[in-house]
Amino acid sequence: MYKEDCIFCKIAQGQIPSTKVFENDEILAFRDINPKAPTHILIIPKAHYETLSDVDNETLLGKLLQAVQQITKGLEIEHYRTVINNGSGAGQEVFHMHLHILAGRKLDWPPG
Ligand code: DGP
Repeated sequence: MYKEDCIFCKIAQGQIPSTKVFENDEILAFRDINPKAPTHILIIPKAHYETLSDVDNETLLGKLLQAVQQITKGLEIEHYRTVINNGSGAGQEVFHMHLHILAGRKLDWPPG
């Protein structure tokens, strides 16, 4: 379930501190350490999956999007962008699957 040398597994287990905004048995959300917008939240499954392409649990995939809804409603964020970088060529740097929530500034479209 957890991977020894994975930074987000360590955050999920509480071994590395994070600013949590949501947590249940399967999912944790916390503030990004290097925010790209005034609000920048990461949502991770606690179980280790390297990329979105590796997540073989469709129930969990739905729960991750429900967490986006719950967090944004709770923070009264109406306009936001959800991003999943899948693979290094798409900008993924941490290989523990995660969703970004970005909000609080004008977000360009199409993205760079
Ligand atoms: P990505 O490029 O999609 O893999 O995004 C990884 C994000 O993770 C990046 O925006 C910075 C963030 N991040 C990396 N290490 C840590 C950490 O130790 N704590 C927190 N809160 N965020 C981290």
